[in-house]
Amino acid sequence: MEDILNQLGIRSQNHGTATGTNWVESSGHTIASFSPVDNKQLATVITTDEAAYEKAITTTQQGFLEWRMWPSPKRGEVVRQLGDALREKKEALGKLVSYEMGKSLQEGLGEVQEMIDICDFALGLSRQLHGLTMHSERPGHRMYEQWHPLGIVGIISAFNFPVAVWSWNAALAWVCGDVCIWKPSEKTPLCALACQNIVSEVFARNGVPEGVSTLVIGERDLGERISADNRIPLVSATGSTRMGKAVGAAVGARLGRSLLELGGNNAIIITPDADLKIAITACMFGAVGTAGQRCTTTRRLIIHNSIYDTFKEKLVAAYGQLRIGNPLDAANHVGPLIDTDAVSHYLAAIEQSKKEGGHFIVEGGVLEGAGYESGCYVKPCIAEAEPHHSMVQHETFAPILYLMRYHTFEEAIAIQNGVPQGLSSAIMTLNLREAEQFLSHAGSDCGIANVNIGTSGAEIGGAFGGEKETGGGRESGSDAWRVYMRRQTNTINYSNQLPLAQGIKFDL
Ligand code: UN1
Repeated sequence: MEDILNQLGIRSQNHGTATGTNWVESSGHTIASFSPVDNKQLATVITTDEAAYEKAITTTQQGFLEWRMWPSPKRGEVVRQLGDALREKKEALGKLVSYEMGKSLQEGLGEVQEMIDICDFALGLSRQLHGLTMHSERPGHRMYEQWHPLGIVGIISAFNFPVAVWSWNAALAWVCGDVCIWKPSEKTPLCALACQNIVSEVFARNGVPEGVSTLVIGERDLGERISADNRIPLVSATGSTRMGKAVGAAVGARLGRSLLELGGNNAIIITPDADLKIAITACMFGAVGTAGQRCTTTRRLIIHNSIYDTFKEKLVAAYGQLRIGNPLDAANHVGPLIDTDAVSHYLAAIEQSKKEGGHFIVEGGVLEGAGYESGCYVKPCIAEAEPHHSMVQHETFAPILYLMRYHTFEEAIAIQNGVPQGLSSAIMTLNLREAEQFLSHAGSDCGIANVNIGTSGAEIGGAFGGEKETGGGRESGSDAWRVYMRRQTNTINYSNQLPLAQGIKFDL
């Protein structure tokens, strides 16, 4: 791993505050990054203290004044070059993501691929930030709207997608003319440092001002500082619903804008008309991929009574095939949880589920012995449960899958929608009527609704996010860019009169 860290410009001790090429001195405390793979310490990083934050914000504000005047396609060209730099560093960055976060190498590389894809998307977008024109009710008048950059975008990201989610926000924000201040999860600071190094090199080569890409490192209090800072018009936060409620409240209190991408409690409905082969693979990847630590992880299966036993048997057999271990070894399907706190939450959820009547048909537990010394490797498990159980209603960031039975289609939809979260959902069916009903206004209430695909692994081209306690924000594709800009309506009078709107006369 040392050569990978070297390639990515990470030393054993690192500054954590940067405004581009420049690092800002800070007397903040030091945090160490440990890999959940083998519990080895990778490096240390100095957190951002108040003075360093103030310095960084001032540079970021100044950076905006210059950056907003660059033509958007020129900004897009810089982001295109960032995509190329990521192509070159894909292997190294993918490995670091896998090692620092614990997801499989394939998924680590997949995450870097998402970054490359969003850079391509942002490049195209840089020529398509269009507004509408409308006809004025007044003669000799023209009306149109334009989209202007907002300013500083605060990005608070989570450990589970330590690089991709930041890039969805940053790549779009940059072509929109905004500048970014990024607070990554304190659990994956090295992934952020690696990204900062890649960006700063591309930016320096292109003469991008300091402050367009600012990095700060810290814990919850730093997130609170960003949320309360009225110099930051938009805060985009990804993480738990608890965190999102705090960010949303703080940003809302100053009438700022927030983009929240929070917890999911994603279900797949398995109907009698499902292609069971597709369904099994989709459920498996959805439930155990990233060790159940995606916000899009499949946490609930709602299975029709007539195929319940058959499907359950197939699923249990498939769980028996899972290989759990070092995520850098391509033979393994499931890596570790992020840390031992996450393991405690997993164990507590299993206990609680059992108390509520959850019946485990694939038992969970912490793995011990050779290769599992970090204490972060757990067994993906399956429980038969009732929709109302508190653990079924709750997002536990771990590979625990709940099975439920349904009899009528309406009942399946009611169970699917009957949780506080609303991120991703799916139906497995070859029945056109059921598929369309699932997608209709009376169907899934989630931000993402899929047919014959699982709940996770969304493409960057669509808007990503969900409803209810998921927070309502949309990131990445489609027209998600609009939240990073301010809309301005312009009316121009080219006549020699001043007719007032609504027919009002005001003669002097
Ligand atoms: C997240 O877990 O916060 O759809 C993001 C997916 C990924 C993104 C997940 N493209 O599973």
